[in-house]
Amino acid sequence: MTGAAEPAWAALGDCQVTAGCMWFDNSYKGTRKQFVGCIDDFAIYGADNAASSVYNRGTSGQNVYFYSGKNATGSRLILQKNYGVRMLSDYGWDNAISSGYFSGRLKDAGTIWC
Ligand SMILES: [Ca+2]
Repeated sequence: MTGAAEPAWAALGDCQVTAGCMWFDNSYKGTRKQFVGCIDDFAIYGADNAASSVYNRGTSGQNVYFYSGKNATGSRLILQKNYGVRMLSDYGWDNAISSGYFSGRLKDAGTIWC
């Protein structure tokens, strides 16, 4: 799947500007995890296969890439800047994300830098 989703309208105030964010529930609710740069394995943050909604609040203009496997493996979900997915289940991605990267950091996948 590429592109995706809908511009968000709602209050995303708990998602830090510059970050990629994920919530355990639909509609940007529930437990939130966020990252700037890259995360090879969300399990380390207690967030593996848990996200039900996501948002790219980055300010660099970079896409966010989420993967179904750790270390940027498996299927890929791409989010442009200022885009989110309110219900990942709509795309078959509910509770399926295991790693995440801003596009400029994809080259660091699987290294100590992520
Ligand atoms: Ca969930």
